[in-house]
Amino acid sequence: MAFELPTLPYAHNALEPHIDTKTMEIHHGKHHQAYVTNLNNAIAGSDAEKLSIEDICKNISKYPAPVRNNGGGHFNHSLFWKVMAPNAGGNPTGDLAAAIDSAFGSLDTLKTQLNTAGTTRFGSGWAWLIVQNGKLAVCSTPNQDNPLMDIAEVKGTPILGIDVWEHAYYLHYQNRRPDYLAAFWNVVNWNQVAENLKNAK
Ligand code: MN3
Repeated sequence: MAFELPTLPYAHNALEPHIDTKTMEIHHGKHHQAYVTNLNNAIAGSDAEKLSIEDICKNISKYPAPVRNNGGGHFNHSLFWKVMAPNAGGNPTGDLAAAIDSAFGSLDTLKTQLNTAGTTRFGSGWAWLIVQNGKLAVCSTPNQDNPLMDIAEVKGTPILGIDVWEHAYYLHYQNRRPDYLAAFWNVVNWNQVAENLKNAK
């Protein structure tokens, strides 16, 4: 079955003023849709049509570049929409809060590490919070790669991903990627990240 663009779980304007409406419309409706369309075209008639996007990512070295770029794009954005929400932000609780304290010492340290991972990723890519051998870790990837991929420098199960491509922030923040990253913490959906942590273990 062909992959499909997931419905955005909130309105395009729901993340204002942190993520602007126009960016959300283009990012979800044009960029993510293009990854889905191009992924479906790239795997048409191949065995990959029967696989989940996770299984495609885990074996990405077996596939040509269009599958890596667009399959990564589809997985990454599907996660990204869910780890943001209106009226979100604040502090994580429960097992997630404990796991963050255990791995990083504090939430602020985690945020600093993710902001640094995002700002130092040259060009386009993603900053990630991953589960690696049962523990949390921060890393980044170029382009539409992700830590599930067998070619990733740092491997793990992503539970939070932050898109640092210019298309994610340029209309509102222009060249100020650090300001976009700072604003992201006002819309981070810790409930979803906690759910992702539970599923990753
Ligand atoms: Mn994007």
